[in-house]
Formats: sequence, C-alpha cells, structure tokens
Amino acid sequence: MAYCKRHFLTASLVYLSFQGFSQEKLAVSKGNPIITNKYTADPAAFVYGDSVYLYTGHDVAPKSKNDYEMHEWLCYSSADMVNWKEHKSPLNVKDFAWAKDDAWASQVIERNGKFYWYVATEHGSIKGKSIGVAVADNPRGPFKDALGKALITNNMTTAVDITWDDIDPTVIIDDDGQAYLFWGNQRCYYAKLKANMIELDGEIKTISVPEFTEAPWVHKHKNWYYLSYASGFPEKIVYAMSKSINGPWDYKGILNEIAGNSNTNHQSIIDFKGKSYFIYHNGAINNDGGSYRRSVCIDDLHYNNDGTIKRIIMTTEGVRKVR
Ligand code: FUB
Repeated sequence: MAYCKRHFLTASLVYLSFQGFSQEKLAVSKGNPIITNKYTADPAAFVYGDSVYLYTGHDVAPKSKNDYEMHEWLCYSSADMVNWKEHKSPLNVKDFAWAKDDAWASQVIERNGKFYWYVATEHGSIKGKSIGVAVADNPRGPFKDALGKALITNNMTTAVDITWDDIDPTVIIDDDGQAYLFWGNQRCYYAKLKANMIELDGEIKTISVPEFTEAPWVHKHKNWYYLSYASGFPEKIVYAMSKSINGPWDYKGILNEIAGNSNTNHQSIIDFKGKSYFIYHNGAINNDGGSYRRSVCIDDLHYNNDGTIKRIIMTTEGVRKVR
C-alpha cells in the first residue's frame, strides 16, 4: 500500500480567495487528503455539467472523543479534480424536523433538473438510524426536506436485529429511467424508487454478498453494474459485478485495502472527462486524524478489458488535473 503517514502530514490545501457574498472558498489540492482545513468523511460524488460535485459528512469530534460527531453535510465542486470550491454547507441535520442528530453518509443525484440528497441520520422518535431525502433546484442547494418524514426507518427492515442497518444510501437511475436505492449495514438492502424519487416503489429486498459491512455504492460502467461495499472491520472495500441491477452479483474481491488510520474507508466511484476515480476517506490529516476525524482522498481507478477493476493504489500525490 503506497501509504506513509509522514507524507500525508505534508499534504495541504492552499486558500486562494474568499468571496464573502457567495461564501465560496477556492482551494488547490496538493494531493491526499484533498481537503485539510476540516475533517471530511463519507464522500459521494456525481458529475453535473462541466464539474464534479463532491458531498461529504463533516467530522467534528474532539480528539478526546472516540465516537462520531457529525451535524451537517458539506459540498465541494471542481472542474479539474485539483481546484476545489467549497460551497456553503447546503444541508444540516436540523433541516429534517423528525431527525435527532448524526449527519452520516449520503448521496446526491439529479433527475429532471432537481437534485435529490439521500442521507442517513438518527431518527427522533423511531429508534435507530433512518434515511431521509432532501431536494433542491441547484446542486449547491439550498436543500430542504422533500418528504417531511423519513423515507426508510429501522422498523421497515428486519433482516438484522440492529438499530443501525438503515444507513449509507446510494442511488442510481438505470438506463430505462428506473431509480433504485441501496443501503445497509450488516445486510445490503435495495428497493425501487418511484419517478418522483421520494417514495419507494415496491418491496425492500436484500442482497446476498460476502462479508457485507456497510457503504454500498452502485455504479454502471459500459455494460456492467458494480456493487462496491465496505467489508470486515477495519474495512476494506470489495466489489461484485452483474449484468443486471437485480443481480445475481458475482463477487470479485478486494478493491481497496484498509485506509490509513481509519476503521472505515467509504468509497464513491465516478467517471469524469475520460478518467475514472476512486474517492474515499482515511484518517491521515494533521496529528489528530483517525476513525472519527477523517479526510477525503481521491485516487485513479482503472478497469481491465473484461470489466474487472484493478486494485486501487492509495497515494500521497493524489490525482492530476484533468481537462
Ligand atoms: O460516518 C458515519 C459512518 O461511518 C458511515 O455511515 C459509514 O459508512 C462509516 O463511514
């Protein structure tokens, strides 16, 4: 693994300007981690227009605390994967009146000019984690609760007897227009979404893949569907492939090894301007990163001719500018 903590400590982000009226900060990534002025976790990226939009959780746990503390989600954009704009935080757990706290993993997708943000958070009155959805007219927000209640609550899923199995939503719209939501911890769930993107369309199903911990990410590349997910603990990212979004999923093994100084790894995979990227987090920032103070990193992802994916090489240098 091309990982060296000493080198990560030298990775930095240079602030170029601050435009008070738009509350955007422009920063140049010097490598991994790409953002060093705050802790960022659970990356989810998507391409819109000429840019990549990157949404993350925001770890704010003090060094003395060995647990997650996360209250808001963050939004960044880049046209070249190196120069990143930090936008004003477009969504806070307080924007969901029914939620208690914990701005955990999330993903944004666009449909018909609207942007839907699926988030995991602790429910205020139904015990356990839950999934909500917010909507906006712009990828930078502002986002507002689209439903006024959770889309998924812990009592809707019974495959495992834990209160945190309804986390880590990932969403995909298939070529025929059908949208699917995948999520889970210890068990991977999925369900169809109606065209309005805020209601389930049919039953919740489970997927059987080896050693599923959490963090599913479903993407399509050429004619293959990929289900990547965190496996074991500390987590490695593994993946499975299928010719159908409904499976069966053919397990392909490890995609990314354990990330430096972090029990979790949480990946997002995109294609942008002719290249493929693996976006994840580690615990390598400054002297006090770790499993609860994580940082987003980006490295190249390469497919083999048969559609399988080469093992990710985590680097200090990160990715090059793309045009
Ligand atoms: O950030 C909180 C949790 O840690 C996420 O939901 C998991 O995927 C793991 O990264």
